[in-house]
Amino acid sequence: MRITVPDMGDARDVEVIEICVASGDTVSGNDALIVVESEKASMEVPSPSAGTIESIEVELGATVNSGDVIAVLASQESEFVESRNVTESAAAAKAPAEASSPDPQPTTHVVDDTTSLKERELQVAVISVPDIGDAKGVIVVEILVKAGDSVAIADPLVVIESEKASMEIPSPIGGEVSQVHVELDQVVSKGTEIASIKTLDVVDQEDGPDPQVGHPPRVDNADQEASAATVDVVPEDRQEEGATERTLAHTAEPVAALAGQSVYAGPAVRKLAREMGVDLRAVKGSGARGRIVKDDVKSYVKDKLNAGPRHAPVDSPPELPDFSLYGETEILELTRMEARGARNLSQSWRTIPHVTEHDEVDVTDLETFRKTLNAERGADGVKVTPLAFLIKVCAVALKQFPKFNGSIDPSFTSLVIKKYWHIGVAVDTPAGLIVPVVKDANAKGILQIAEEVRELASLAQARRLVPDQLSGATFTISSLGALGGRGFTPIINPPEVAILGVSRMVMKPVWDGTSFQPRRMLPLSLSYDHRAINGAEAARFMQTLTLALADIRRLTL
Ligand code: CAO
Repeated sequence: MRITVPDMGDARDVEVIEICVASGDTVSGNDALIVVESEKASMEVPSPSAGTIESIEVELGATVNSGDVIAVLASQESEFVESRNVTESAAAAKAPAEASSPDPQPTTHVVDDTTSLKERELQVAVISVPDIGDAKGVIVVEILVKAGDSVAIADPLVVIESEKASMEIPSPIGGEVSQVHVELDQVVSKGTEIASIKTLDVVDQEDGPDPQVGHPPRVDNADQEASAATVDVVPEDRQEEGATERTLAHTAEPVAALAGQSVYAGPAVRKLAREMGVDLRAVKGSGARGRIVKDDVKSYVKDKLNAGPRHAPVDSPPELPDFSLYGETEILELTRMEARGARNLSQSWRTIPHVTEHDEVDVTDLETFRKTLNAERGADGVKVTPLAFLIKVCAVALKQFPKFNGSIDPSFTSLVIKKYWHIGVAVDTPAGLIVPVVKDANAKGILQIAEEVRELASLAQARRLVPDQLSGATFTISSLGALGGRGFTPIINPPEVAILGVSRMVMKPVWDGTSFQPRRMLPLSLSYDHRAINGAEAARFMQTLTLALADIRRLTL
C-alpha cells in the first residue's frame, strides 16, 4: 500500500520536518509516519492502517505536495487508502478517545483559524467533557478542583471513568475556577459542562467557518498547547444572559496566549509526554525550528532522573485499602520514635543511591583473644563483644578513608570531611531503634568502648539518653550478630555517607591452600552513598576492615 500526502488545501511545497518511522517498523493505524510543516502549521501524517513499513519514500527536509508518496506499507488491508482532506491553517482540539476506552487524545477536529484578538476582559470559559467516543456509563470519580481554586493550563479538573478506563480531564486554560458543574458519580458524556474558569485575555470570537471534521492527518498549530476538554467562552458580564457559546476552535490562540508558553510538538509527542508525566513547556525542542520530538521528551525524563534528590518526587503515600473487608485487623500505633525513624529511613532510601558491599572476615583469632579477655575479666567486668572491636576498627579505618567520614553537600559540589570519628551504634529498644554515639572511638581502647556501649545501650533501653549522647555520629554500625542473618542492606543514616551492617558469625570450612580448616567467619555488609564514594574506594575500605579484624595487631600500626 502506498501512503500519500493527503489533500492539504492550497498549501504547496510543505517541508518534511520529522520522519517518525523507519523501514521494517511495525505501525498501528494512526501512528505518525512523518510530520510536515508549512508556514502556518505543522501536521503529522499518520498511517491509515496497521502494517509494516516497507520503505520510506521521502527525506528529511524535502518538500512535498498532496499526492506525493510518503511510504510503502505492507498492510492487511488490500485497497489503496488515501488520507482525507484537511484544511491546513488549523488549530487543534483534542481527539475523541478510542471507542469505549477514554483516552485523552487530541481530536481530529480541524478548523480555520480566523479568530482575532479584539478585547482583553475578564471572561468565563466553560470547560466541558471532550469527545469520549461511544463509551457508556462514564462517571465522575474524582473532582480535583473547587470554586476559588487557581488552575494552570493542563491541571486536571476531574477524573472520569468508564468500565474500561479512567481519564483525567485537564484544563485547557489557566485561571480561577468560578464554578464546578459536576458532582461525584454523575454520569457524563461529550459536552457535559465540567467547570467554569474565570480567565483574562480571551478574545472576542468572530464566527469563523464551521469546524471541519477530518480524519488523518492530525493537525496541530505550531503555537498551541492542545487540550483534552472543550471550552466555551462566555464574557463574564454576559454569562448570566446566556451569551452564545463558542467552541475551543475559536479560542485556540488565546489559550496559548494565556499559557504564556507555546509548545511546538505533534500529537504523538504530546501523548508520550502525558504518559511520562512531562510538562512539554519545560522541554527544549531539538527538531526543526525548535520542534519537540520524542527523543527530547525521553532525554528530559532521563535528565530529571539523573538529577537526584533535588528532583525526587514528594513522598505522598497512597491511602491503605480497607483490609477489614478481607478479615480481622488491628491498629498498632507507632511510637513517635518509630514514626520519626520510618520517615527518616524512607527519606534516606529514596534520596541516597545506596550500594551495599558484602564480605566476610575470618575472626577466628579475634574470637580466641576476645574470649580470653572476657575470661580474664571474670564475671565482674563488662563483657567484651565483637561490637567493641568493630567500633574501634571502623574508627581507625575512617581516619584512613576520609570520604567515609564525610557528608555530601546538598548541591553536590563538595564533601564536608569531619576530623573527628564518632561512631553511632543502632540499639533495639521497645520504643524503637535508637542510635547513641561513641565519641572519638579512634582514641579509645577496646575495653573503654565496650563499657561505653553497655552504658549507652542500657540508657537507651531506659530512655534516659541525653541529646549529646545521640548526636554527632559520623558513621553508624548496625549489629544484628546476636540475632542471626547472613547479610543485609543497612540503610544509611544521613547526613552520614556509610553504614556497616554486622550479621552472625559462623564456623565454616575455609581452604588454606592445603586443606579445609574450621574458621569463624563474620559477615559484614557495608552500605555507602554512591554519590560520595565509588565502588573501588568502598572495596578498599572493606579490605582495611577485614584485614584489621583478622589480625587486630594492625590497629597498632
Ligand atoms: N555473631 C555472633 N555472636 C554475636 C555477634 C555476632 N556478630 N555479635 C554479638 N554476638 C554475641 C555476643 O558476643 C553475645 O554473646 P554472649 O552472650 O555469649 O557473650 C550475644 O551475641 C549478645 O550480644 P549483645 O547484643 O548483648 O551485645 P552486642 O554488643 O553485640 O550488641 C547492641 C549491643 C546494643 C548493639 C544490641 O543489643 C542491639 O540492640 N542490637 C540490635 C541492633 C539493631 O536492631 N540493628 C538493626 C538496625 S536496622 O533495623
